[in-house]
Amino acid sequence: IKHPLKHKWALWHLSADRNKSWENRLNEICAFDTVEDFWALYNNIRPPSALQWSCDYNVFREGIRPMWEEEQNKRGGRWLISIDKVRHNDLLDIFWLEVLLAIIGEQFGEHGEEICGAVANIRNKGDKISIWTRDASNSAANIKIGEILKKKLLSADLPAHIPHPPFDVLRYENHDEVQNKSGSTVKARLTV
Ligand code: M7G
Repeated sequence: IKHPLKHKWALWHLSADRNKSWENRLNEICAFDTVEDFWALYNNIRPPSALQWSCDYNVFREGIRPMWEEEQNKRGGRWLISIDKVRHNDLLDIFWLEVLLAIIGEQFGEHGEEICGAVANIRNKGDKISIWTRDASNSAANIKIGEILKKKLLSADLPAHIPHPPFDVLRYENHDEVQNKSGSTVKARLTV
């Protein structure tokens, strides 16, 4: 028998297709709700570092589409891990797997219920990994999630040449502010 996950999750891919709207670039690949099915999927797809620039991977709870407009995301925000441009080959895949295992493995305890999913943005200007939570105003839960996330990332097994710590701070941003950003920076609502 397979080992069940607490929730069912779906993997989505955002293609790099310039001729399509953002929504049409987004496709659900497949869903999984056991440990074995997760690894079968993970081992059969390219790691994020092997995707084209401007693609995304999203792993979201089944039933929640990985977009701001979704009911469960509308009032939410994200914990953002900004990966330095020069660390594309060193950190992106390691951190992505770390984040996936943490969310599907329910490493956030009771606060896990606040988590909608995780996103990897593969970007030439610097990759981003984020955990999306459903209520940006629930600072108590969000700060706990951020602290656990940071601890996980800092304890990940990294190549010896990576300086420590491997990132600056983690920032929590509100989706509505990311969506309506005028400049290039969005105010951090929380930091860890
Ligand atoms: P991004 O991919 O989150 O970051 O957003 P990037 O600037 O590093 O590439 C890029 C653009 O994709 C946004 O300005 C939107 O046009 C579109 N986009 C991204 N997201 C997450 C959404 C979304 O949830 N809904 C819609 N409608 N567009 C989005």
